[in-house]
Order: sequence, then C-alpha cells, then structure tokens
Amino acid sequence: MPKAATRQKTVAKTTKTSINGTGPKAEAAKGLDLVDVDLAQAEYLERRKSQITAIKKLDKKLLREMLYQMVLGRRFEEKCAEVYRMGMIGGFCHLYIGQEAIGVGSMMALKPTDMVITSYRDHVQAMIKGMTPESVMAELYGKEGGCVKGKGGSMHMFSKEHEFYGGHGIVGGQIGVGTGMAYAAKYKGTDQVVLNFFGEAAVNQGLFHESLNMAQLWKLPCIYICENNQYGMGTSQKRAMSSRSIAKKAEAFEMANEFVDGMDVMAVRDATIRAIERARKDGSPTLLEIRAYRYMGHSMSDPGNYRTRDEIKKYQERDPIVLFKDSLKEAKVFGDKDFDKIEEEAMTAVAAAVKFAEESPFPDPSELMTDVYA
Ligand SMILES: Cc1ncc(C[n+]2csc(CCOP(=O)(O)OP(=O)(O)O)c2C)c(N)n1
Ligand SMILES: [Mg+2]
Repeated sequence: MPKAATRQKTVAKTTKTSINGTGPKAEAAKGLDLVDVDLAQAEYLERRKSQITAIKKLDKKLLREMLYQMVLGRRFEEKCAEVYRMGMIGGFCHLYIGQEAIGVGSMMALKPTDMVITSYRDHVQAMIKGMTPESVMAELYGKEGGCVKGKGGSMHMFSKEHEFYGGHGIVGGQIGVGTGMAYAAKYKGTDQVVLNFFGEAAVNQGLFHESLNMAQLWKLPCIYICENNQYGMGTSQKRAMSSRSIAKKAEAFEMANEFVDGMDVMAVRDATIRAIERARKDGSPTLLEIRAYRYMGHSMSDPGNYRTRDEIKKYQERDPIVLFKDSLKEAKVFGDKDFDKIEEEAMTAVAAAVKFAEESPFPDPSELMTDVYA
C-alpha cells in the first residue's frame, strides 16, 4: 500500500493542473466523479495537502486514536472474512473495509452521550462507539459473550450503555428510528445529537424523504450520514438513481448539507463538527453525503461479478488509511515505528477478540425466548 501512495505522487504531477481548471474534468476532480484514475491520483495529493493542515491543529493523542481505530477496523474485518470462510460465523456478514474514515472521522467527533444508529454494516462502527472487539466478535460467533448475547449476529450490534442503537437489516429502516431518537432527545432536553447512518441505496425510499422533512420542520438534532459506497448490493448508483448528488436532495427540505470526501478522515471529522454545532445550537439537522468505496463484496456471499478488479484497485490506491499515514508522516507527527506499534496493538486486540469468541459458550437453550420482542 505505501508503495501505491508513492507512485501516486509522481503520476499526479502530470494531472494536477486540471484540478484548478474548469469543465467536466475539473468538476470531477472536485469530487463529483471519482472513477478516472489520473484525476484520482491528483485528488490524493490535494487531499493530503488539506489533511496536513487539519492534522496540525489536532491533539497527537486523538490523532493516534483515530489511526488506531481505522487500523483496528480494517484488521478486525479481515479477520471476520477469514473466520467466516472457516465456517465460524453464520448468516449474513457485511464488511466495512474501505469505509473506515467515515466511521472514525464522524463518530470520534461525538460526545460519549451522543447516539448512533446504523445499517447492518455495523461491526466497526460499534467498536468506534466504544464497544469492545470481544463483544462484537462473540456476537458474530453467536456466543453468549456477544453484545446481545449471541442473538443478533453480524447485523445487530447494540449497546444501550454506549448509546449504539443497532445494527438494522431493513434497508433505510433506521432512518426513521434515528429521527425518532432525535425527537426524544429534543423533547427531553438531553443535548444529545444522533448520527443516523445509511447507504446510498436507502435514499430512494420514502422513509428517507419523510424523515428529512420532519427533522427540518421540527428542528431535530439529527445528522443524516449517507455512506455512499457507490453500490447497493450489485447495483451501481448510476443505474438506480436519477441524480448523482445525494447531498443536494436535502435542499428540497431547506436542510443544511455537505458533500464530503470519505477517503479523507479529517474532512469527515470537520464536516461532522460543523453539523454537530448546528445540531447543538438550535437543533438543526444536516445531511452529509460521504463518498467512499466498498472494497469487498456486498456481503461475504457476494461473488462481485458486477464490477472489475481494476475499478476496485483504483480506489485501493487512494486508501484512507494509507492517505492518513502519509499525511501524519509528512506532518512529522508519527513515523514508521509508531505505525508498526499501532498495527501490532490492533492485531493483538483482534486475536484477543477471536480467542474470547471461541471460548465463550453458546447461549443456553433456556435463553431462547428471553429478550425477544417480535
Ligand atoms: C427494505 C429492504 N429492501 C431490500 C433489502 C435487501 N438489501 C439488503 S442490503 C441492500 C442494498 C443496500 O445498499 P446501500 O443502502 O447502498 O448500503 P450498503 O450495503 O452499500 O452499505 C438491499 C437491497 C433489504 N434488506 N431491505
Ligand atoms: Mg451502498
């Protein structure tokens, strides 16, 4: 990976001028079309410049934790894929690889008392919110030590203690529930905000539009985060949505909105901080469209016939973790030794999670009907 980043440095020189120009190529370089490889490489350099500026303003301890969480998320999901293939995890399993900057950049701008709700692609977000890798891995294994005692599995991570309200399998269903959570926070005057995550394919559903309308009308402290990974199962956004911009859909409701580069963890953090400020000040909601790319299949059972290896490779060359490491190094905050240590810590945490999950018993049959509401 670092090699790819270095390669980008040279190639980008030839294309850099297009970024500041006009016309379709320049528009694309601003983040409207992330497919062209030359532009992508130029983008990488631009990102790094702004990332370094943002890094210099932030506490070193926080930067380390941000990188650690991204690396932990990546290693955790790689391990999930491995043990899934060994038959240790049953049912569906959706991985977050490639999208780590979205979860880390946004959730690490929250207070611990703030609330999060998300889709089935939830393992890494659960850990960023403070749930232990052990409780997440044991849940994946369907074991008693899991965050919901092994009854939810991959798609239903949940922890009241950590204000993490799932883990939802019905596409877009959580958009309405999260809006209700924001309503409750406002009604009770708790000063909490809600990060309400969903994929771009959920946006075509009625609930998205109904929720945004109500949130803006009632001034609810809800931050809608569309994780645009460009695919809904095997269908690309281009084939399913009449308009390319999701952020702009908020304008129909006169709601604040931003398009954010989801490969840039600092850009995600800054946009989320702006949205949180709006939410705490007068309860104003925001829609953030954060665009990244899903490296793996939709779920572990997806053979991925609908896209080429080259397409995936283009995005991997602008990996959010590599980008963040390169920027941290250039800003002289951390070096290779620090990165090695972080990798080691993440690998140790993942190994401990697997050991815990393996040793945890399956739930007792007498537990079959407890905590079951439907
Ligand atoms: C209401 C509903 N319709 C269809 C499905 C089947 N389904 C599961 S995931 C998915 C694609 C969702 O894509 P997106 O919202 O972009 O999220 P991503 O998986 O990319 O994170 C579909 C159609 C479902 N679970 N719920
Ligand atoms: Mg998607």
